[in-house]
Amino acid sequence: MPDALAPTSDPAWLVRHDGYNIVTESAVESRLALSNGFMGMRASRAVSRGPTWAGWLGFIRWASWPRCYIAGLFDTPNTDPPVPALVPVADWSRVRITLDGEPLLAREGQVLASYRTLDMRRGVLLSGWTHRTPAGITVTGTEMRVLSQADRALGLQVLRMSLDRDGVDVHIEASFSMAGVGMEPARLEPDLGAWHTEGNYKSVAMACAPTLRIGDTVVQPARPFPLRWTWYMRSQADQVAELDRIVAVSRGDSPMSDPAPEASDALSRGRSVGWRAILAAHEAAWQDRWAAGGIELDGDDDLQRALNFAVFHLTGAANPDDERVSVGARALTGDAYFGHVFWDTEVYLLPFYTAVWPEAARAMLMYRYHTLPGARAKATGIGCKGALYAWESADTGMETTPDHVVGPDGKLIEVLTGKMEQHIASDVAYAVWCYWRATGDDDFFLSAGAEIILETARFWASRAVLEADGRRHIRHVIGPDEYHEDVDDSAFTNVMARWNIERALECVDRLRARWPDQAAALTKKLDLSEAELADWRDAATRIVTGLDPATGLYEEFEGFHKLEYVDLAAYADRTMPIDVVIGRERTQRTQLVKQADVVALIALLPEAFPDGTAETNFRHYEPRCAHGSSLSAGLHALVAARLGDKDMALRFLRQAAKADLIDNPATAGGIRIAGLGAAWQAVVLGFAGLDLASDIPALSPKLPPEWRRLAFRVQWRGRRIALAMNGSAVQATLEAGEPMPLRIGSTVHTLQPGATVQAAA
Ligand code: IFM
Repeated sequence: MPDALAPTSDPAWLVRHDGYNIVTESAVESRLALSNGFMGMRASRAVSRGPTWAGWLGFIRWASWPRCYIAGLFDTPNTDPPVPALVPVADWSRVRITLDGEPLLAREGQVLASYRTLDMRRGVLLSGWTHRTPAGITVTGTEMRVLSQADRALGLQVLRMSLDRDGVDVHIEASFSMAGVGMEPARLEPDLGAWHTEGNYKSVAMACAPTLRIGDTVVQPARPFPLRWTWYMRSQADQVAELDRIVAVSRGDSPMSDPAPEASDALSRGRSVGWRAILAAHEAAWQDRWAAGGIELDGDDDLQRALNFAVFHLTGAANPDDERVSVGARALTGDAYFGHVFWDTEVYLLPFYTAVWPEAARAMLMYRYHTLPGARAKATGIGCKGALYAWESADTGMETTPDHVVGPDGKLIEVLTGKMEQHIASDVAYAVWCYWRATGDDDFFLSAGAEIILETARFWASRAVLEADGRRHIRHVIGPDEYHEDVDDSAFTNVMARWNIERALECVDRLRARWPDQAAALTKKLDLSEAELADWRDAATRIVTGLDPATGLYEEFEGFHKLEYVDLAAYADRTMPIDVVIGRERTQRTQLVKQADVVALIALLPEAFPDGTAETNFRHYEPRCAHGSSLSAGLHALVAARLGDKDMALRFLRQAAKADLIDNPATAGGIRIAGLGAAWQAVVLGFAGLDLASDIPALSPKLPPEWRRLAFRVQWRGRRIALAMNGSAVQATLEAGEPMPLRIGSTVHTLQPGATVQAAA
């Protein structure tokens, strides 16, 4: 039987980090973080950390940021401005070791070797170290950490250690550190703790059962306090002590709920089967997820590993069983953006989940349905109708964007995105529509999706105001290009708004044709009159789009073309974002674009760019983009791949997929999952040219010559399809479900269950 604590041999599945470096440590902990969509845990070292209570001490600080998170566990700390943030929960991975009365501390003695390896195939974090203490004792250890994909309430740690000599007094302590950082203890028992948040009385319970064995002998711990186990022993050279710790966690969402019984039940489940069975079930669950969502790429090992990394974090971020949470901008891997949910989820992540894990996509869209009241309140608050989603959303759906932050120069900067970045409304509608078209989940459409599309369309129709020129304008917004604030008629915003209204009108038609009773019930519930529908039609025809019919070029917003042109090539060697290099005010006066904006529109709505105008717009805006956000490169890769510019697409794809694999301080606050989602899109929707939103799904590959084979699976309306392709041919196999059409290039084929269609690419 393979050693559970040894990594897989294939490097394509491994992300390894050796040593410890104060400068990069926090980013490494994000990169190698584990998550199962319910719990998240950064990859901080379990042993020899020493005290970590100091958060910030000027220029002397702990680089390590040990944190565990629970999805949806938000409270509002006493920050200025006060915004809800994910509350860190007790870190159950910590192990303290004392040798002859001296604590083992990484900063003392000599760490002869240390590594952390993410084994992505198995979904485990493996660590190892050899440490010589100031007293000359050599300690060797390995550790495995797991957040179960099979049973999301369960976490597991297995730690083995040995000494190079006899006769040392060894003291091993397994504890729950950081408990109490953001939560008040409500109940502390020997094997169970429960805490509640201070402000809103959400709660978490954690139950734990550790066992320490030497050979077949179980060593009994001392139990000085709740949730603390201490084992004393006298060493024998090379004798291995093995600690396994099973942890069960549950969340309570209201002051009335007691999460403790659920945590106790989960612990009993875990204990009854033991850690090896927990691990086996977890690995089997990951195997299923890799089969459903993995990408196989022959011809570029480095990119294959980066794509595995993307799919690993995308998979870990989701929880199909919880409709009350969605994926934050850094998932459950770091504190940046406080765990808030942005448009990142709908535009950058949902295409992945919709195609390979529709149950997870549905749960995230239901989160938007449950937070509709917050979106309605935001629209009403600015004098509009319908629903405008929060630019940053936490648990309730109310706007949580801070209204100011402190800039690098110590001055307050007003943050306008929460008020002005309103395209989030149509981004959510877009994801709903794409999910419904790709899955055929009519139940979701009828019970939630249609209402989201109608309410967001209603917002836009009330927001697009008729002016003297006979056009409807949407003024005072921020588009995806956040370098330019308070602009009028952003092309992305307005074209997406028009699309949102058009789809809402189509929803009404479809509802009336197929489900007249539900159509009547929904229009009654929303008090939607014929007059209002007529106004929507009017809005859709009159909204300003910024399109110049003569050239096919969209103007990013009114007046953009008149701004100063800056040649980015002159700044090619910069190491800082362009707005830092030339200053915020000057950036605002230029045509420099922060991230895919009109280019994002080409990615989302290719039909808005007929007759070669996708190329016209891409060639115009790509050189103006400074890629000041991790969201940018992936969508540029997607559009370049669709246009057949393989070299440029590959360059952007590598940039997107590897952004958190290379040393980058921005990763310290958590992995930037939107960029990873965009990398997946660039491969599947870009290079492979997949389109699942139509009644006839389509594939039109344009692969780089060095890719010998690209293969992945997707789901479409209850079917599972395996697709494999190279530069000249495509193979499509319908693995499950009814016969279906598939367009490959310009030919429509019929896939039969179990059969493979071969076609020219
Ligand atoms: O949503 C993004 C935004 O588009 C650019 N800044 C970061 C946000 C969170 O990822």
